[in-house]
Amino acid sequence: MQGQIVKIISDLHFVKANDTVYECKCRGKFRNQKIIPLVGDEVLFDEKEKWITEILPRKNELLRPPVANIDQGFIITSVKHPQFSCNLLDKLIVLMERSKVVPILCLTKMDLLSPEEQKEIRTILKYYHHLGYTVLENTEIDAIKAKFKGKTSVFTGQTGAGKSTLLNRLDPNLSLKTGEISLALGRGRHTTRHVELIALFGGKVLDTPGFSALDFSGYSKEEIRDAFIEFKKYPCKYQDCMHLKEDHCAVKEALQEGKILPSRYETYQKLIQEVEVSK
Ligand SMILES: Nc1nc2c(ncn2[C@@H]2O[C@H](COP(=O)(O)OP(=O)(O)OP(=O)(O)O)[C@@H](O)[C@H]2O)c(=O)[nH]1
Ligand SMILES: [Mg+2]
Ligand SMILES: [Zn+2]
Repeated sequence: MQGQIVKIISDLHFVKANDTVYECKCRGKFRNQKIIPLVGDEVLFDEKEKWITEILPRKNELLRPPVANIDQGFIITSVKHPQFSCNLLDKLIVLMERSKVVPILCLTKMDLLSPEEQKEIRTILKYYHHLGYTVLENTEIDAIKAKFKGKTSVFTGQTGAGKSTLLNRLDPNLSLKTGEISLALGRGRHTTRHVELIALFGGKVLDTPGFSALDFSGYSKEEIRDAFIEFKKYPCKYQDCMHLKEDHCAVKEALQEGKILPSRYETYQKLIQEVEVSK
C-alpha cells in the first residue's frame, strides 16, 4: 500500500492512506542505508505487518525543519517577542532557496508595535517584496488561505513566533496547542513538539516546532551565494565571483549604491564565514 508519513514520534511513523492512519515501524534496512524517513515522505508499507517497506523518491527535502516533498514555506516572522531579526529571516530564506522551496514571508505580532515601528518593518519588507517574494501579515487570513490550494506548505520560524496560533486562526477546528511566549522562552521549551502534516483548504500544511539554532556547515559557499537571489541581477567581471574580496564586483558596487539591503549582505558574509570555519 502507498501512503504519506504525516507524523513521526520516536520510532512510530504515522502513515496516512485513503483517510486512514496506520502506525508503522521502519525496517532496519533504511537505517543502514542512512535514509531517515521524514514527515511528507511517500512510502510503500505493509498494512498488516505495519512495516514501511520503501521510501519513494523525494521531490525535495529540508533538514531544518526535517520534512520532505514541500512546495512552499511560510517563514513565520515575529516582529516582537521574539524580536524581529533580518539575519534570521535571511537564513531561513537560504534554507528554502537551497531546497527549491518557495519562501512566503509572514509577519506576526505587528499589533505589539507602535505605528512608527510598524512602518519601519514594512519598509524593510518592501525590499523582499521587490525581490519577488510574497510578503504577508498574519492578519491577512484570506490571502493566506488562498496560498494553500494544491500545495504542500511548511510553517517554520522561531519558537513563539505564532505558527500554531496562525494555523488555529485559519481553521479553529485544528485546536493546535499554543504557548505563552514568556514561559516558552524561559524554559527553553517548544510548544509544538512534533512535525505534523495536516490537510487544509485543498492543500497540505506542516506545523513544526520552533528551533534554537540553524546549521549551515553542510553547505557549499556557492550554494549560499546562489540563495541570495538578488546577486544574480548584477553581472560581475568574474563569472564565478563570490562578491567578497574580488575587485570590480558588481554586487559590492550595488551594495555601495544602496541597491542591496546592507543586512542581507551582512548575513551573506556571516554565513560564508560559518561555512569556512566548519571546513
Ligand atoms: N500579540 C500577538 N500575540 C501573538 C500573535 N500570534 C501569536 N501570538 C502569541 O504568541 C505566543 C506563541 O504562539 P505559538 O503559536 O504557540 O507559537 P509557535 O510559533 O507555534 O511556537 P512553537 O510551537 O514553540 O514553535 C502565544 O501566546 C500566542 O498567543 C499575534 O499576532 N499578536
Ligand atoms: Mg507551535
Ligand atoms: Zn561579485
